[in-house]
Amino acid sequence: MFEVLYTICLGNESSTLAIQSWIEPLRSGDVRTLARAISTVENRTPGWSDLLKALFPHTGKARVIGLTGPPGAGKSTLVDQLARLYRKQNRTIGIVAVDPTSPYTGGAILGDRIRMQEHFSDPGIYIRSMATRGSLGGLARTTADVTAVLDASGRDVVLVETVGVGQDEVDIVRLADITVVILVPGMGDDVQTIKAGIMEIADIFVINKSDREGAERVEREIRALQSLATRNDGWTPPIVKTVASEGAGVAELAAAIANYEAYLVKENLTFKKSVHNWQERLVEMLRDVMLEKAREQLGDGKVSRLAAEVAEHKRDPYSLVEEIVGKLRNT
Ligand SMILES: Nc1nc2c(ncn2[C@@H]2O[C@H](COP(=O)(O)OP(=O)(O)O)[C@@H](O)[C@H]2O)c(=O)[nH]1
Ligand SMILES: [Mg+2]
Repeated sequence: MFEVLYTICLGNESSTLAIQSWIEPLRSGDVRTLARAISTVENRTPGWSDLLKALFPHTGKARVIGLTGPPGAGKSTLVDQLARLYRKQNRTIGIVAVDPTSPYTGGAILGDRIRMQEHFSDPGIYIRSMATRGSLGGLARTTADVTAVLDASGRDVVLVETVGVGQDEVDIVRLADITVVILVPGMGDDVQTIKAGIMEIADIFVINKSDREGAERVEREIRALQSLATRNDGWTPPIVKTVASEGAGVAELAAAIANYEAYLVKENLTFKKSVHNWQERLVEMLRDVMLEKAREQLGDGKVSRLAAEVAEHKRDPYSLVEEIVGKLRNT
């Protein structure tokens, strides 16, 4: 009762107070607090931004590894294997799966129940599946924020799985220290189709399902594309062949990841990379906030009415945008 009154009286301030009380248990590894904190951030529940502000000083310590590639490539299987390997090294793991078909929900979608239960009983691995639709803060941003919570909670490694061959893959780079792109044999010309985005973001290539025919061909294709593009950090992404379902090549992948980490350190690139990532993310955050403010200013349905006026050529869109931005400046 007292708590209710307290909440009513203090409004927003109380959520700030409540959130302050989460920091310590979160930092000492309490999994329930971690789950609550992640939900708060994911659902944009009141206090979410205060939470992120309070956690920010504790972030930046986890190694964030993004794994991306087409559906069915074996990303979840590989993440699972990497998580096992890192656990053997006594590192704590957070997994963020931005893939609705990932077997991480505990739903045993791909017959992985036993394996996942193994993980669930190990507090050293925390798995969170992200809702991919209707994500309030935008998927890339929410994923980054959830990753930050895991980072602040003291996880040594955060593995982020994203599906898709489009913007998602490019967005993930902004939050990952290391990006692993997973390809499989038999993709045909797909390597060509996805090359534009992928060549730039892959720090390491994995050819999974190397037990299947065509792994060499995929490797040749990647090599051919690599010869066309040079990275400005001077790194040549290695190609690691894996059979994730059998655990083959996973140690080699972990070694490739460690090599790249060492390269970043040796070349003094860690900070530079971080600045670059934050530059992208800051612009994105600003864009979100400004857009939100513009929407508030315009009110419901106004955008579609204005769009109709432009379509009918009653107004020109250039002056219109200037007008809206001008009003924002005065608020
Ligand atoms: N043959 C073969 N199958 C694999 C391999 N890795 C994963 N799989 C299977 O491929 C399917 C899709 O794997 P999953 O990890 O869910 O792929 P995701 O959609 O990329 O996350 C599952 O049935 C896995 O057991 C592999 O190296 N070889
Ligand atoms: Mg998956």
